[in-house]
Amino acid sequence: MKIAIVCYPTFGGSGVVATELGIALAKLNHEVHFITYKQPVRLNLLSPNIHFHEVTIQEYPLFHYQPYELALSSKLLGTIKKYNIDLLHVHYAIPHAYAGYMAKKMLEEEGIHIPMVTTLHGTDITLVGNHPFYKPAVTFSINNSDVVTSVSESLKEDTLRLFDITKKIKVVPNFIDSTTQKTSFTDCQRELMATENERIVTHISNFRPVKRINDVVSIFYNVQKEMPAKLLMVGDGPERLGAEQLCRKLGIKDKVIFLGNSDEIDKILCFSDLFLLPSERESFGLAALEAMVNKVPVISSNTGGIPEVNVQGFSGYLSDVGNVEEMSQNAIRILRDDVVLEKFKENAFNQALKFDINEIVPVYISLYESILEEV
Ligand code: GMT
Repeated sequence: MKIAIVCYPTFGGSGVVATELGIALAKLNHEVHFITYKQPVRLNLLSPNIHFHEVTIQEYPLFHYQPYELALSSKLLGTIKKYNIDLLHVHYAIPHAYAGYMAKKMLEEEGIHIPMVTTLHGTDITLVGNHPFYKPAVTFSINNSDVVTSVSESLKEDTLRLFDITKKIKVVPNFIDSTTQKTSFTDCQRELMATENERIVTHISNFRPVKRINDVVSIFYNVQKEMPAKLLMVGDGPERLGAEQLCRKLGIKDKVIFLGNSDEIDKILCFSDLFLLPSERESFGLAALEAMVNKVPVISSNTGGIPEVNVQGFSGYLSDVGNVEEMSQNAIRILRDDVVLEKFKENAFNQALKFDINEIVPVYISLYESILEEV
């Protein structure tokens, strides 16, 4: 098949999933065309089956907002025609499903039918898409997709509750490549970050308010009172500065390392002992899954789709949003004892295997095949 993928090319989980899906499809000899404004961070172009088409926008002073959707739908039109693309898969509804619909309509004028799959990822529904400014257009573009998927049962329920959806939504969970995910790093350089007797606690996100970064710092503050420990903060975003200030205020500045954005998260997770994800909302929690496949147990909130990924008392623990006290106690419970920690690490890995790429990518492929059969 020839598949066009539209996604955000930055560090967000939706872009990561879209990129990994495209790479997996290319390995299975499908021709994959990524169409986005920048090369996706995890995209290695070294494959004859992977193509990248950059959407560029001309700055024009008349425009207060540059019309990205127009540029994207024009680029889709051109690329789909030029490469005889069979199917379009857009990740994150805003504005990708809208631009995809426009491209579909323009192509129809030329007698070309291109089916569109829209994958809903989370904030496109719960945080941004639900806003009255966007809601009618988001509802329209979801209802006019040929197939709609969501990354968790929880997100499906949210979508049906928040929008007037006439389309069936199929849940296809996010996935992880457990063979290439570097659980067996031989060059795992733990000594770079901590001494032998210190536990390493890690958080990775885009540091937005929804991630409750101060809870991460507060949980770690309680942990380090009980045992020698370091906190690795990976990523960047608006809450970072406040978190740095909180670390200074709590007197733990020397125990917290802010690493900024990284595309080598497996190298960080390979020496991590515990992952913290106390988010306000999370449709899936890909970051938790990435931790688990690297044998890192997870302390998380029990919101959204996280309970579909992290299993209470097995791969980690879940608490109500904001219950820093309970999250701290559970973190200490896992970290305090070598034998307990080892058990949780094994369990986390085994739980992650349920989301292995080899289980999930075939689901997308059969979805694609069934749409194309209908054409
Ligand atoms: O977490 C974000 O703000 C980024 C967003 C994205 O675009 O990647 O994440 C959402 O999609 C991920 C991939 O499906 C999910 O793992 C995240 O849980 C989801 N984030 C939220 O629902 C807050």
